[in-house]
Amino acid sequence: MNTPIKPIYVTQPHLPPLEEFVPYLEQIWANKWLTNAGPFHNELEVAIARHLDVPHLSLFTNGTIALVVALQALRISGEVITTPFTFVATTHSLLWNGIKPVFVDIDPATFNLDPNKIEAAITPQTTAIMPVHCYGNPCDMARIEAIADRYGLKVIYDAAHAFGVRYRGDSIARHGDLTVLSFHATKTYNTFEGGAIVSPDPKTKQRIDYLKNFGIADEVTVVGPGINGKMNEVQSAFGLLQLKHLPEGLARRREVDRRYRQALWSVPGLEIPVANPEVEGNYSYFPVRVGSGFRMSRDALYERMRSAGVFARRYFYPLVSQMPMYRGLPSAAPEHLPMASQITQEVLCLPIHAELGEAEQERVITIIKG
Ligand code: T4K
Repeated sequence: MNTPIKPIYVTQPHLPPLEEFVPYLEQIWANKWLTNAGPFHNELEVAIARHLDVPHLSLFTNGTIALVVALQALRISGEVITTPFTFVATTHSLLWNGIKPVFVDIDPATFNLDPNKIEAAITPQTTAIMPVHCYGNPCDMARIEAIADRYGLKVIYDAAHAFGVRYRGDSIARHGDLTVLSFHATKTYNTFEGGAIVSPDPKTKQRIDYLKNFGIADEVTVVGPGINGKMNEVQSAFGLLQLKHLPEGLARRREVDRRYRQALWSVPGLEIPVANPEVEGNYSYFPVRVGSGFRMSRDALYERMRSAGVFARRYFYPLVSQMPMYRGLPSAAPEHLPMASQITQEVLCLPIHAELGEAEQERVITIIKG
């Protein structure tokens, strides 16, 4: 009888021992305080702010609602410059605010917005730039912020992939007018679903906290058209426990990253992103580019892997700019986005997570090497 092969996913959550979570649940049951700025929620806000070395942070039920609220909080309107090489949530958050996305091409070295191309996309309607730290690679923040300052634009970073990433020792979550994080199950740090907005000052945090709770200031006062974006006590308690286990999860991911680099650097036609020594990364993704010199196409490799139970993912294919709600925009034309259009055809994110064993990783490597 054939034993079914264990599937290998692009990512898997790193879960703490179940019994360690039980005392947290017992406390929630005893308090009967389930959501709305409960004690675990408030403790987690402080703990994550400390961990990320940021002044003010508001927890959210997920990263997408956090993006929508970040745009509301800064009253962004008109046009926003952003990347087509991202998950749909980035761009959808603009549409949900009635904002027109303007796509700018990416830098092939980082997969992030190319700062050389931003200025040409600025019009009198432009109010902000929304860059993404794709795969946890820091954007060229100095240049993006210099452009924003010159033209009076806001910068909201989508740091959904970049929890804990540092550049030259500095937490990248401290940058921009706001930075938005995701704690989804597939991320390096997860609270099942979850997210956060990092604010530079208490006044902005207060406005965001109102907006995530219907705009309620007190029992009889509603100060704005808020939404329900609150993180509940079970998510928050889990987040506290997860923070304790983060170092071991990161160490294991680092090891997976190291083994891929060692095994794959010389494979013809396969391009592995260069590790930047100035970046303290979080190893959330391991993207490779399958070029024309590889012995089969990216999609053929993807299918070969799937048939062997290895579920690598083509993040990000198709480009957001090719999706039906965006492809009519002038900035979505593929000839305007040559790098993103090429990379979306070549990229494959290999499985990387804390529980990926050496033998499983060897299965992935063997398929690639052929
Ligand atoms: N901005 C950016 C740049 C983002 O990448 C994201 C989310 C956001 C904003 C929005 O943040 P959130 O609102 O999600 O907090 C996944 C995630 O759902 C999404 O959070 C993430 N980016 C995106 C890049 O990846 P899918 O559709 O690929 O997920 P799915 O269900 O196919 O899962 C991928 C693999 O993970 C599965 O094959 C198996 C594994 N998995 C997944 C889940 C949910 C598990 O092992 N356990 C699980 O519980 O979007």
